Amino acid sequence: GKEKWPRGDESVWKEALRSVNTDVPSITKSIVNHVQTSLARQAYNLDDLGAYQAAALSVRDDLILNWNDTQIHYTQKTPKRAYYLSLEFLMGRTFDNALLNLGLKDQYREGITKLGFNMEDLLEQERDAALGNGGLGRLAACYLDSSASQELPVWGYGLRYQYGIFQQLISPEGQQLEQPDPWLAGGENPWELPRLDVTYEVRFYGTADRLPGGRALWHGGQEVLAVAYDVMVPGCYTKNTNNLRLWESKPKRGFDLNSFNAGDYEHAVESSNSAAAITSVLYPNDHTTFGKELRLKQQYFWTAASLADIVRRFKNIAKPFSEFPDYVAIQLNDTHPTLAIPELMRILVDEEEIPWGKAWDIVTNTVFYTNHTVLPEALEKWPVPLMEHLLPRHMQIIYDINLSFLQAVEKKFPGDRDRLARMSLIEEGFPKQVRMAHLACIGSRKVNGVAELHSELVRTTILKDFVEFEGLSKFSNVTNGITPRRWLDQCNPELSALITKTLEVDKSVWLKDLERLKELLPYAEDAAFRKEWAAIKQRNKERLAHHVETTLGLTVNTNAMFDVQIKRLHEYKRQTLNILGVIHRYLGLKQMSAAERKKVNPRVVFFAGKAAPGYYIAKLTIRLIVNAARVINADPDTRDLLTVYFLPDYSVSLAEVLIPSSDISQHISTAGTEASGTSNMKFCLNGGLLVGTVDGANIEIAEAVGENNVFFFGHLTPAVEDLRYQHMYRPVPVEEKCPALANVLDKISSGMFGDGEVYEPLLNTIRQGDFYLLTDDFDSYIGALDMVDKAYLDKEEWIKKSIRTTANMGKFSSDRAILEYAESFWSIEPIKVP
Ligand code: 4GP
Repeated sequence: GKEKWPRGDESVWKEALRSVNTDVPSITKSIVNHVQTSLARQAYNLDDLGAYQAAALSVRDDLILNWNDTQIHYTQKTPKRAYYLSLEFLMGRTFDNALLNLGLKDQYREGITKLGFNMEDLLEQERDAALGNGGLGRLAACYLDSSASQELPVWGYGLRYQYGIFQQLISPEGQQLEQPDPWLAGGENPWELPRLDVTYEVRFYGTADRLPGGRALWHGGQEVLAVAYDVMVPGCYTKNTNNLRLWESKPKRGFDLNSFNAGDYEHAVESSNSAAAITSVLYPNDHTTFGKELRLKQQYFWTAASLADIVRRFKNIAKPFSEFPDYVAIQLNDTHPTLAIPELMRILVDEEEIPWGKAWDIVTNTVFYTNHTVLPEALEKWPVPLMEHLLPRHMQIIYDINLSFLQAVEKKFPGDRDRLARMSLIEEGFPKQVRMAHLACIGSRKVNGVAELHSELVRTTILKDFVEFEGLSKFSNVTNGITPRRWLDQCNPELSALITKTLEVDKSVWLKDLERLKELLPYAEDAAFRKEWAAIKQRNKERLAHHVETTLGLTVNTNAMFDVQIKRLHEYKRQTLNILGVIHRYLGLKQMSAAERKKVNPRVVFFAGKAAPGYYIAKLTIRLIVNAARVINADPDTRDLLTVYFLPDYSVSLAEVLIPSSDISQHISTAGTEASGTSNMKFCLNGGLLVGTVDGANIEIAEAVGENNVFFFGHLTPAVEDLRYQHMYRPVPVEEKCPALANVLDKISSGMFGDGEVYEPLLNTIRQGDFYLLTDDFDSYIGALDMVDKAYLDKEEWIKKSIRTTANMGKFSSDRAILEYAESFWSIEPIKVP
């Protein structure tokens, strides 16, 4: 007979069920309970860390309730789901974000205050989850927030690295030093649920024997276990709480007992060591590929576990595999998860015994690929011998895909051998290499870039041949976005409150429909509103100054204009141009009379960002910034007018303090190199004005906020190739081409900022070749900064620009972006959890 459900006395169950705590007494009770039980601490003897942990566990309980209801609801309704595969999720802190999205921050603040603690101090106790390098990883985090907030059935899949991006220290000489980031070392991470019951076996190496009918048997080699950890992703003012599933590698068997008994301890733990190593550390490079076996292992381990999980979930709904694309969309965040394509083929053909052609149809209707950079050094390629060794079956599949693909190309373009060579999945050479972008492209339903210009460059450069072969409609654009929850409501609470008050709607309304910011436009003409607006900016500057004071012991002039450039250190992003411009400004100030100086508006320039540990030139740029700052900040002639800070160990949390404080921010990549940029959006959303090149999303920001509200400079993308050609074949010495810049370079060489020799390799990149066109753009860059100075003189007009900028940033919400993916790519729909 049917079991009665619930068991026992239903009224006892109902009485005992817990729901989300929303009143202050329940919240304090829950916090104190966690102190006594989960933390096993004495209730009256608690420090900030303990109080944070207890409060976090209390919020975690609420998240679990919502998360559970969400997963049950999705399972019952069986909607089509999308899966976002990303090797990086740069989540930052969770506590504040969770409180705001749950709408419980005020209640928690009150409870925490009543218990004798300070909310801001507790927030500072949390370590950032820094499982990413930069833009690509932070975008993934914004998309998770938007998916949950827009009630879309989207899961993330990634790796649970033991060590995230390294911590950056700066030596007294100005050298970047890297230290490991053991972010989990503080004990339990309250924001994840270990799912020791959700595990898969993943095979490496071994042999692949072809069987009749196109199938193969892959056997032998090494097997490791993938264990799931689920990170709860709350939506904004909704019960929907999505899942980010991160895999950890474990040895399949603890260790080899035979070797252990025979006294061979080294051998006994060998397999356990190598299995655990797979998810031990995030590779700290962006925009470069390394060709390291461990990296390829990470990629396969993660895609294999994720696909096994996705296929198992699909099988639970008992539909034929031909309907797989009606229930599943898989988004590849760059080419890192491209192995999902041959892996899904392997599952369908070898395990599910689906004919090759049908399997390929399923794959190419399920998978979508986003490209994040056209820099050639970032295009992933893997040596064929390594692939054959590590993934013999996948290499066979790739060859088979390539064969039928090239046959089709030959049919469309008969006799065009160059084209076949260009398009092949395999690049000839020693060794041969697999071109992952080509595989991702032909295995996907849609391919997109991340801003209009970048998508156009994808179509006309790296994937031109594929557009000619497959037609334009497969190649589109989704301009990036940022979550206004973290990047306005959380990081700039006063501005958020002013907007809510002014728009006269509930905060969640405009936060989830950011175009509503347009309603602020008329207030640019309202003097009282402008005053409030400016006062908030000023307090944000003071908050940053306080942060710099307490962390670095330095005093910041909060009456100055705040000028910020924060992002990964890279030659194409041209932090070097910025610091050379700063030095130029310094030299100019030195030449001025005291009377002239009086007219100058003071400026504080902030830099922050990490360089890849092996990126010598980028590290030299840091060194130059640090040493120039030391000299400039110490000069009594100028220090009231110009100071420079390099803030070490850039992170999501540091960005949250810097971004709301900026008057201007710099996004000054060589035209055509920055795919989109996303911090540009964050600054503008917070009313900072943009100084930038005509590149990436800067272009669309200018379209949205009006060109008169941004400061553009520099050559345009179509000119770049010609200029580079001239540098190569008709070089003009810097002294001739750009005397102002030559003067700056000479000062550096002659030792103004310490031993000039040290900087020669960096300066030579400009003097010889100048691939990133600093000599071409320097004068117009300085011109743009002069325009900034002029514009800043008219304070009221400046504030109007600031208001208009924020008001016109609605397009750049990641809600808009994720809804574009949902509608035009994935065909998924919102599904509200009741
Ligand atoms: C970055 C791009 O450089 C940046 O322009 C873009 O905004 C971001 O992706 C998100 O789309 N690319 C990477 C990378 O971080 O490693 O390729």
